[in-house]
Amino acid sequence: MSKLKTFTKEIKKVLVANRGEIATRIIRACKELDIKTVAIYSEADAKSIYVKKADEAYLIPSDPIQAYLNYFRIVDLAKQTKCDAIHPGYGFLSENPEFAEYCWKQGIVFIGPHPDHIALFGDKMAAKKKMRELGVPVLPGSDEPISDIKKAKKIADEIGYPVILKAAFGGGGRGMRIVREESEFEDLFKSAFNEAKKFFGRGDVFIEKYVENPRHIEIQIMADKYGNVVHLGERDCSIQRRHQKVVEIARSPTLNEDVKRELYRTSVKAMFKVGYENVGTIEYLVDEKDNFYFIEMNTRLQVEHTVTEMVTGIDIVQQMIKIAQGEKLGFLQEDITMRGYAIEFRVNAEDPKRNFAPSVGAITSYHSPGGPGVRVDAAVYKDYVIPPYYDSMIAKLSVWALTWDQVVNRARRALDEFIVRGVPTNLPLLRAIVRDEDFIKGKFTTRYIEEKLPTFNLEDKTADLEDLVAAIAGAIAAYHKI
Ligand code: MV4
Repeated sequence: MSKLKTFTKEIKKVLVANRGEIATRIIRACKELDIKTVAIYSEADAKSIYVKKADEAYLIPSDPIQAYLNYFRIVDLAKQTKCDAIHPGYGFLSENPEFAEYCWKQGIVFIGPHPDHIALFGDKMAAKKKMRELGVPVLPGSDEPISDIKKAKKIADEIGYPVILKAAFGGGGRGMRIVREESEFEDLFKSAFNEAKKFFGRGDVFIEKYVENPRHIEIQIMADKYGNVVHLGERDCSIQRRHQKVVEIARSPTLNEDVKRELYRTSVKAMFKVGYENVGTIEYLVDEKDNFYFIEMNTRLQVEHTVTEMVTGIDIVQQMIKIAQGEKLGFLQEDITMRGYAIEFRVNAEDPKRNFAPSVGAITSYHSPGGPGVRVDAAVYKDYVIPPYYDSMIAKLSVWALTWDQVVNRARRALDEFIVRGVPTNLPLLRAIVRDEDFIKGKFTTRYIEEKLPTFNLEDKTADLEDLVAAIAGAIAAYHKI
């Protein structure tokens, strides 16, 4: 542990070190707390909507990605504009312990956990070791990065095939390989190592027992500076494509109640014991026999926090700010009630009919759904031009209802209302999911998309309808010589 001392101060102005929908989300939280906001933007984001929503906004003249990563420049700007704190959002600098430490050293509150905790959980092997010591179940595997192939094969042999190789400093499935038999081990290890080295600068790879067809369940945690730790329940994030989450659900409609209770108890206890502070998410794999295993911890606000907000009524971003300025959690675990079910759909500018190739260009028509139990966190508007530099998520649609059946019906209705024209989106995929009988029954694992995709009809029917409406409107206008 480093000797870095953090501090508290009243937060009156926040620099938002991010872009897109999450920048808007943070600005909204600040406004409701009467906190001023400073946005930063790249040249490519000059016309992004969050830039207009902030009280002040500053161009970072750099390349499109680097603008959000140059932390000396960003902290400098925070000081110049008299901000008390920086909120990092997700991605970019959010899990960079050097950045968090630099903020504190420059007198700026980092709205997030202590840099030591970011560093600890950023090292997946160290995180696993720590969690095992705290009594959290983990999968058998190697305690050291693989350096000697012979020793590694011996470990794989002991735990039994299939095994999975994972990058110790990785993420997003990069540097990950499933090894089904010893003959493949060496080649797969080498490719995992090279990929990890290329993407993360460190080639450290470790071994773990592979779980076939798991569910991905994560527990949202919240902790203040005084040792009060609570959980906000679980999310089922099994529905992913190429390690990108597509649909996230709170609460799990099918997970056994005893297993849930055990996950909550284990997670809260572990976070109390490590002295964790602010919000975090503990990810588990749950196997077909309902055994659960810790895999990693995210020390940031997550994209899918919206569904937890909907079932608990707690504003997670406001809580992050309150915790950072030294407030005590104003409630106990028993004051938190989880009510109903919520589903988040990530609307991505990508073409499901062209292997999900990213779409760029102008949105020519945009209408977002509304009505009871519907929340939209969007980054776009009509005539917005999607730049090619960033990830493809343009909006999150989150729906809530009292029962699982009701929330699925509401999701179907809300997805059908959503109109995005000009660029292909994954809306046809999302609409197919909410009509799938296994999804409706709450039956899904991490293999869901790969299994279902070939059976889905991904024609954009609403686009056809829109074209028809436009054609008729045009014909009428022509007839009346408008
Ligand atoms: C696993 C696994 C099976 N066994 N680890 C994928 C991303 C990273 N967070 C961990 N991942 C997995 N780790 C063991 N020991 C299967 C996956 C996995 C997965 C996990 C969650 C959601 C989707 C997934 C898709 C493929 C593989």
